[in-house]
Amino acid sequence: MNQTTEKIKLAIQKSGRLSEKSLELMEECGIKISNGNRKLKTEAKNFPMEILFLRDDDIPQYVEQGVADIGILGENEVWEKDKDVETIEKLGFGNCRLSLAIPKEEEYTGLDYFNRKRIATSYPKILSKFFAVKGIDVRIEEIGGSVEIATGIGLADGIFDIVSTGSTLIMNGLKEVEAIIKSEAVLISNKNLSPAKTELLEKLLFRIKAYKNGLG
Ligand code: PRT
Ligand code: ZN
Repeated sequence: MNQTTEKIKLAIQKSGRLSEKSLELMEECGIKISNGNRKLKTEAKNFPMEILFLRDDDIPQYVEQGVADIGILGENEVWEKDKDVETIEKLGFGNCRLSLAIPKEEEYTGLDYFNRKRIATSYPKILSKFFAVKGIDVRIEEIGGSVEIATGIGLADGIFDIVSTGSTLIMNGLKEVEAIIKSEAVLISNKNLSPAKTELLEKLLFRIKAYKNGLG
């Protein structure tokens, strides 16, 4: 394909915590995107870029397959989906941590506390890897959402979930006992971009870095 007409396809979250910040970042990079009528796909006005609006869960797979060339999403989703994509740059927003929490009245005795316990989470891969390395035997209950209520309804003894302020845990009678990893929004890329798309990614990355330095 002719280098001057090739566009880089960027996947961002359709509607969620990272949507607005992802669009803002593009704007700060001088890329004008209008998504007035909430289409699934749109084009930037002044940069050879197509934007796909997707669920964050689907972005790693689409980037691996080349349906999208690059994507913006939480690093936690990149780790959990474990697809063959490259993490290019941390973006400095969407900061959170993945933590273990238990009912507040329980006495916490260290990681061994979780031995043979049931832990509810939407991040089973990250969690099972963590406990495998520690040599602790846990039962992981995978659930799609509302993880915080899992102990209250008797589904689990503890939870592993995203925490930012910690107020959701408190509201659900839980206490954070271990912060396992920190996460933030990242830019990921397909591993086999064409030379023209690689050049576009480098241009974008240059602008992202310039913006981040300006902030710093
Ligand atoms: O629909 P789609 O699948 O695209 O969205 P989603 O519902 O899966 O994700 P969304 O929009 O909730 O979050 C997108 C990304 O934002 C996550 O993958 C994280 O990388 C990042 N992020 C940052 C957070 C939070 N902070 C956060 N606080 N994601 C979720 N939360 C939730 C958390 O699950 C818990 O329910 O907020 C609650 C805790 O917040 P605090 O402040 O009470 O501790
Ligand atoms: Zn999601």
